[in-house]
Amino acid sequence: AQDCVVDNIQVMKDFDRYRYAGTWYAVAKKDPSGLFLLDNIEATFKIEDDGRMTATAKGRVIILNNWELCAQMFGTFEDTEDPAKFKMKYWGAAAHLQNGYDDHWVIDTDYDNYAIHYSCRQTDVDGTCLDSYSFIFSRHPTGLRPEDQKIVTQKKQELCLLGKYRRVAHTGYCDNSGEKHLS
Ligand code: FEN
Repeated sequence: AQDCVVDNIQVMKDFDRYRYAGTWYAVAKKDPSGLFLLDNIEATFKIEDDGRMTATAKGRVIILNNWELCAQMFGTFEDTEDPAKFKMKYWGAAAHLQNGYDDHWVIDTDYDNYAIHYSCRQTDVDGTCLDSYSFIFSRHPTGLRPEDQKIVTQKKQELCLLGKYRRVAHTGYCDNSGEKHLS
């Protein structure tokens, strides 16, 4: 599927949410249009007793006039017919943060080192994506292992997003507390 048609994007086969659970550090991201998380982004996925997936995420944001804070976000996931494709309802702990309802697709993961996430918010008439975001996650805040980098590059290409990612810095900004960081 190199035609960039969203419906043709291959996702993780036999996706196992239990192995996906736990903490992931965003090491690179492709931003959507509009408001988003800046850096220091990490996500923790959990499987509830009823089998449903939930997540918390945090990341640095700058609101209004240079108010910097660590945004605490929550997500609940709805299953679809494909085990690697979810619908995610998300919201922020603070009222000024935007909420929404996005696709959450797991494109590829080895569960222990890397995961590639993709979300298309709006498709064009030809089936390609007009507004997407994507995270490259690592289990290690230091980044991807060299052996995972070529897999990730290949998948970025399949998502038609090669060259559109930016590295996500981890400076420890969100490591203590959640919200409340003033600068
Ligand atoms: C994901 C996986 C784990 C759970 C969740 C994820 C998605 C998080 C999203 C965050 C959006 C943040 C926004 C911030 C914002 C995929 C990591 C939940 C989609 C929208 C501002 C900035 C400036 C301002 C107001 C708000 O609202 N930022 O003035």
